[in-house]
Amino acid sequence: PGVRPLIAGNWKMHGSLSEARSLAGAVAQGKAQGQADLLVCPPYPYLLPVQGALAGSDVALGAQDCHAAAKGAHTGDVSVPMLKDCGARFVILGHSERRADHGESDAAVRAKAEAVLGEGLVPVVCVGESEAQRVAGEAEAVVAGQLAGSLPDGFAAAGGVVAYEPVWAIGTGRTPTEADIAAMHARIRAELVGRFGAAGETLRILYGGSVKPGNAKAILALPHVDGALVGGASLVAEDFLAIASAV
Ligand code: G2H
Repeated sequence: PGVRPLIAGNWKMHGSLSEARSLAGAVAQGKAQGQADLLVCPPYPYLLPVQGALAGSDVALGAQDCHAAAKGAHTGDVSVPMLKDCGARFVILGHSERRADHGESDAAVRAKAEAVLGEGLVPVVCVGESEAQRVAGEAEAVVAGQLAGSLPDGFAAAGGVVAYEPVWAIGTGRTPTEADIAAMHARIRAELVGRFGAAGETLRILYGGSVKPGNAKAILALPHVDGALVGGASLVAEDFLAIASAV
């Protein structure tokens, strides 16, 4: 109750510069007053042009990752102060694709989240079980462990966001049952309240994994689902806006 939903677009490694500009422009233009909060997270090189395309709108800008250090000899990496300079207010962290492609551990995600908090930005920390873990009945324990290891102590005070993304539902068109989503979000809420007390009641818990206009309404209506982290469907402005309208 009282939690304002967040619909976040994770563009991943898609699109050209001109596509990024026009997608951001269409989202900014199409956002209805009073709708859910909207966030778009383009690839690094498009942060600044997307910031320009969003100017004057209340669509927020975010990045898909960061380095834990503010500066230094880290070839190819990008720091949180740099992201902030480019207008980012949110940073997605620990997405399963980064955990898989780059071996990111819970401890690494936590260090990055601390860096994000240190600059006054908001971390969007992703958690989720693999198919084998779900089949083995370990899904809730796995996610609870990821939360314990990935969330820094200042997470709740900064209004941090958790995104639950079952790995087997990402980009596959498969989604868990509504009962499974509701059960996991209730467990995540309990973990947040257990760790952070009353502040954990109002933190946003997003669902991610094959959210589309056709399934958004049912998913977003579930208890403790406070928004969505949208991949594929965030690349088409009308689909992303339709998901935002389903809140
Ligand atoms: C899950 C999601 C966005 P998709 O990764 O982070 O992607 O909606 O394509 O499953």
